[in-house]
Amino acid sequence: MFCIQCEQTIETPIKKGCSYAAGMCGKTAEISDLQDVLVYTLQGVSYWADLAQKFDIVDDEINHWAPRAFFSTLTNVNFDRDRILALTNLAASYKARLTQAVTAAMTLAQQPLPTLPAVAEFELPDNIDAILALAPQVAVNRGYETINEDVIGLRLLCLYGLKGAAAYMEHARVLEQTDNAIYAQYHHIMGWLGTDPTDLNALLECSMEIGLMNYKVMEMLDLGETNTFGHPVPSQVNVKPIQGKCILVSGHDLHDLEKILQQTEGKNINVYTNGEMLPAHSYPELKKYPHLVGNYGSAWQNQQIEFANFPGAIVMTSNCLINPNVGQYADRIFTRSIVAWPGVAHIEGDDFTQVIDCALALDGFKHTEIEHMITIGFGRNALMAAAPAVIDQVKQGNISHFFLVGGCDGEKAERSYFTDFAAQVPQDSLILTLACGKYRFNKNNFGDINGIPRLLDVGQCNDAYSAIQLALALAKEFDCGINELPLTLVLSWFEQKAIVILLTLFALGVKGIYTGPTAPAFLTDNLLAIIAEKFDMRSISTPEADLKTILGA
Ligand code: FSO
Ligand code: SF4
Repeated sequence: MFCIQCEQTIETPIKKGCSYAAGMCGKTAEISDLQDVLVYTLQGVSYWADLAQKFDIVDDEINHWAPRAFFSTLTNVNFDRDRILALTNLAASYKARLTQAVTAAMTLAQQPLPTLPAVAEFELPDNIDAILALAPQVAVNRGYETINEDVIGLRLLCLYGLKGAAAYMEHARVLEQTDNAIYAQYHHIMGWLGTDPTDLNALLECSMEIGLMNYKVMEMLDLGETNTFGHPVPSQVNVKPIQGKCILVSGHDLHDLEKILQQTEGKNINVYTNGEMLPAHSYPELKKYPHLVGNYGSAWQNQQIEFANFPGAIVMTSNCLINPNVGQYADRIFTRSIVAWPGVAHIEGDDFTQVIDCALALDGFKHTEIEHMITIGFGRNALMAAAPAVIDQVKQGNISHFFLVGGCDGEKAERSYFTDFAAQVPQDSLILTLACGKYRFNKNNFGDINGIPRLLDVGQCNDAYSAIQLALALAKEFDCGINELPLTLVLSWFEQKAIVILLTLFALGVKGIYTGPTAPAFLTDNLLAIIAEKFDMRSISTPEADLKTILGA
């Protein structure tokens, strides 16, 4: 196996990347190898889908399915060998379908087939042993023995960035937002990456193209969420348990939460959000359910303790899932969509009866704890509504700086930086936050500036789109570029969704972003130097030193 896609990858002075019997996330070598073959087969699908576009052949079924299958290889999503294998077999059959359609169209047009790259001609063996034997030659770092390591690093930046975008495409599709132009772009990039490009400039340009494409994907997802559930409104959420039977819903998929809320109505079951599901409490069409009672727990890396202590059923709608056997709750956690763990019940379709029955059979919380309310719900519309008051406070000199402190959380001890940073920013500054990194400080009281809360929770990682809209509005009002605003982004990265958001910000020209706690291991020192120079990207040091630099004190 070889996998280097997330922050927790194994990194020793002599070797980088998870490459032994299992990754740090618990992904076995077998699953990792199967995922590599799946990704390579998907690159073949995209190669043919891209060729097909030239003959106006558009296969909606394949378009809708391909990013979803790619999403299954994202960190902490799918650990189930049978499911990965099934996706790979389906990919091979879709590839054959496209090959046939393109070949027929070319024959009709009397055009010869172009010289085909290996990825287009790859034949998936019909048994698992033969599939696994092929893994080294299709691995994501294939050719590393002879190819310049910067080339491999940029290929991985593009592949992992595209994987993050594919995840958001799937979240948008679930909410009925699809766009053939975006699918065409996705296939073009995915197919091209399958041909093992070696040109550093072309790869760098590709990473920017992925960033811009993802901006459109996040816009599409924002539309899907706000069309379906209304615009988030500032809302108070209780983060303490209430007595009674309970279901915990984690991950990013608001559609699943809605179905669970509908099906638990009148059943005396309290529904809680976990992790990236927290913003649900601010969407009118979700917050209207009185049995959506609160948020429980914190970020994904704490789930083995928090889920173990949750006395009800748990639903994992998307990343990040970790081994449920450790906390002994594998018999009361359920996976959805592309998420899977061997032996854990998987809910197909929209019927959550199994989850409800499980919750009813469990004790639930015995006591109600003293409530602790936090404020969330500063999505795009709420931020725009607050913008005139914010601008007014800036003009009066009461707000001097904006910080966006967020991103993915993780286990590393250095991540206390983000808690300390948020605590140390000057009192006359506002902090916007998003994604699961917010749990480092979102239960602290930051007070307000003349009625404007100092901590503004924008939402999930994909709601970076809303934060960008606020920055654009402020830049317009103050007649300057985004980089001239008194705005600093301090982002924590963990996995591929964060990678693509960073690419989006770079592609939009946002400079001077602080990132940490460590740099992605797939980027070489040379690539990091190029990125630092081109985008003025900085590594976090200490909150004191960084604040001094940022504020010029
Ligand atoms: Fe966190 Fe996991 Fe949203 Fe990520 S739950 S780490 S960026 O997958 O998705 O913030
Ligand atoms: Fe290692 Fe991360 Fe890959 Fe898991 S996803 S195998 S931890 S690099």
